Amino acid sequence: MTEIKTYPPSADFVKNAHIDATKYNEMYAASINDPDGFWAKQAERLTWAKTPTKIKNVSFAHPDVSIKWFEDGELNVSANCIDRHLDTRADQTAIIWESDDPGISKHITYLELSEQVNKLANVLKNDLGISKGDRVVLYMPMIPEAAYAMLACARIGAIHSIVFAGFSPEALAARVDGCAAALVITADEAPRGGRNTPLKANVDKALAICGDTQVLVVERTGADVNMQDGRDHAYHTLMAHASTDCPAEPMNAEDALFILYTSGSTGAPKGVLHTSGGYLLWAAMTHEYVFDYHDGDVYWCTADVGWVTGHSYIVYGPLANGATTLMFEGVPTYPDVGRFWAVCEKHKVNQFYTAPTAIRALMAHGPEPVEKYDLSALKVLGTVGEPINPEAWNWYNDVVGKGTCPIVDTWWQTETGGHMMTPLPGAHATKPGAAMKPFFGVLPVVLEPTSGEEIHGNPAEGVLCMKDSWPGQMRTVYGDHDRFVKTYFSDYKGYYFAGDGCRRDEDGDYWITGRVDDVINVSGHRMGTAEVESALVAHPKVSEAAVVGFPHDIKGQGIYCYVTLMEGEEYTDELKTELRNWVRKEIGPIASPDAIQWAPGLPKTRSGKIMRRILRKIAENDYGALGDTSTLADPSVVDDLIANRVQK
Ligand code: 6R9
Repeated sequence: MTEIKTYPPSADFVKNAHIDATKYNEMYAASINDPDGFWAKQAERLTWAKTPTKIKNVSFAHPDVSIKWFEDGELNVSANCIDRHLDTRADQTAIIWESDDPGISKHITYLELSEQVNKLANVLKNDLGISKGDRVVLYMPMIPEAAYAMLACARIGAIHSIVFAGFSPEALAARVDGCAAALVITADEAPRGGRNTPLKANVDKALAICGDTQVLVVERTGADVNMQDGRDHAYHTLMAHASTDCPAEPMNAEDALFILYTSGSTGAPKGVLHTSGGYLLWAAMTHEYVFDYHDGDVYWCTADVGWVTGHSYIVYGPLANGATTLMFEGVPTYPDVGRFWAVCEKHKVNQFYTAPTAIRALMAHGPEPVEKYDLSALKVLGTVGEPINPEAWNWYNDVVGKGTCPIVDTWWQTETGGHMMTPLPGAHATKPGAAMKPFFGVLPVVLEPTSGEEIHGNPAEGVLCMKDSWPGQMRTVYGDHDRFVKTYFSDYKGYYFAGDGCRRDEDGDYWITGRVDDVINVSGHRMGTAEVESALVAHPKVSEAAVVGFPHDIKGQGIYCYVTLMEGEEYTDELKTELRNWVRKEIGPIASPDAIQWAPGLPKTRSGKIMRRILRKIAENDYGALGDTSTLADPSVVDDLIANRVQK
C-alpha cells in the first residue's frame, strides 16, 4: 500500500485555533459520555426566551422513531441571528453581497439587516396574512433579500421552503403544492454568469400547474414582468411603508424552521424538516469550530441558498455567530475563471468553502488565474458535496492555499443539518480525500452491508450509519413520518442510515466512498435516478427508461440514460435532443442527461426488475466486471447495449 501523506496544521495555526487535538479529544469524549451535560452547556451559545431543562429525548427504535432536543426550550432563530448582536455589532457588516456583475457589491450591517428583516416580517404578517406555521416558498436569486426572507419567516414562525432557482416551473409547482404554500417569494429575474433566468415567468407557469398562491416579487433587474392583480405584490412597494419593529415570535425549540426538498433513491423528492433549537445550535457550533471562525473574519461559502449548504453556512450558522458572511450571486467562471480568487482578494476572505466540482473545473485552467490574485488573507479552505479526489485536494492545497491553509473536507447531508464528519483545522492532520473524524456528539459506525453487523476494529469498510442522534438531525419528512422511518431507519434497525458507504482506515480515520443507493451526485447536486427516469417516461414517445451515474472528470458523476421507445417510434438523433430538452424542462438544467443510449431492450430479471448493476457497468465502460448475467430474462440484450454504448 502506498503511504498516505498527512498534513498537520502549523504550530501557529494550532496556537490560535478554537480547538486543538487535546481539546477535541476531551470535548468529543464528553459529548459521547454525557450528552445531556454536554449539550446543555453548548446550548448556552444561543439566546433562549426560555432555557431548556430537557435536553435530549430520542428513540431510533423501529418503527417508533422520535427525535427531540431541548424540547421545553423557547427561542427565536431570527432574534439569535440578529437582535442579540445589535448591542455590540450594529455597525459590523453582516452580509457582503457580491453581484454577478464584478463591478457591484455592497455591505449590509447588522443594523440594516435588522431593519430589513423586521420590515419584511411585518409585510408578511400584516399585508400578506402569513402567520406561524404557514409555509412560504422562496424561489430567488442569490441576493440579500433571500436571506431577509428566510429570517423574516423565522421571525414570525412561518416555515420556509427554498426551491433552487435553477429548477423548472414543473419542479417548483410540485414543491409549492407539496407543502400547500401560502406565499411564493421570488424576483423578476436572476442574473447568473451574465444571463438572466426569468424567475417570475417561471412562477407564473408553476402556478398555472399547481394553482394560485400569493406572490411577492423582488425587483432585481427591473425587467418587465407580468403582475396579476390581487395575487402578485411588489416587494419594494410593500416594504416602503413597513415598520422596522416586528417582535420575534417565541418558538418552541421543536417548532419547524424550514422544509427543504431533497432527492432520495425512490419516489419524488422528500421534504426534509428541520426545527429551531437543535438545528441552529448545530449550524452555529459547526460553523465556528470547523472553519475556526474568529471575530472579525470574513467568511465565504460559495453555495446557493437553494441547497442546505446555503441554509446552514451562508445564513444561519454564520449569522448566529455574529460573523461576516459573503453571499455571491454569480458563477466561478464569469466574467472569467479567476472570479473566485478576484472576490477573495477584493473582500479579503479568510475562510473559503466550495465544492470539489468547482475546484476540478478551475484546476483545468492551470494555476495562472489563481496566482494573479492576493490570497494571503485565506486561513482555512473547505469542501462539501461529494468525495474530493486527491488531485483536486492537492491543487486546492498547493495552488489556492499555498500549503498554509488546513482543508476541511466536510461530509454531511440535507438530513443532518450541518457537518458530521470532518477534520477540525487546528486539531487534525488531514489526509487528501478523507472526511477524517466525527464532530462532537456524532457516533458513526461502519456496518457490514448484508448482515448489518457493526464492524469493530480497523481497517473497516461498509455502510455508514449513526448510532445516536445529534441536535441538527432532521425530525421527519414533512407530512409523512412513515416515509422518514422507512427511508432512514428500516434497512439497519436502531441506526440512522445515511445512504453512503465508507472506509475507516488503520488510524481510525473515515473516508466516504460515495452513495450505495440509486442517488447520484452531479456537480455536488444530489439527484435520484428515479426522478430522471420518471421525467423521461413522461414523454409520450418513451416507453421505458433506466438512468445510472458514470464517472465524469468535472462533474464527479454524469447522467447516463438508457431509453426504450414506444412501439413504432423512430430512434433518431433529433429525438435525443428533444429528450434532453424535455428533462431540462421537467426538472431543470442540472438534470440534463450527459448521454442517452437507445435501448430497444433493457436487461431485466425474470421478475421484470431492471438490472441496474449491469447498466452501471456498461456506462462505466467496465465490461469485464458485468458479473452474473444468467438470471436475466434475455441475456443477449447486454451484448447489444455494449455494442451501442455511447462514447463519453
Ligand atoms: C451537504 C450536502 C448529501 C450527499 C451525501 C454524500 C455527498 C456530501 C461529502 C459527500 C463525500 C463529502 N457528500 N459531502 N461525499 N465527501 N465531503 O451535500 O447535502 O445535497 O443532501 O448531499 O452528498 O453522498 O450523502 P446533500
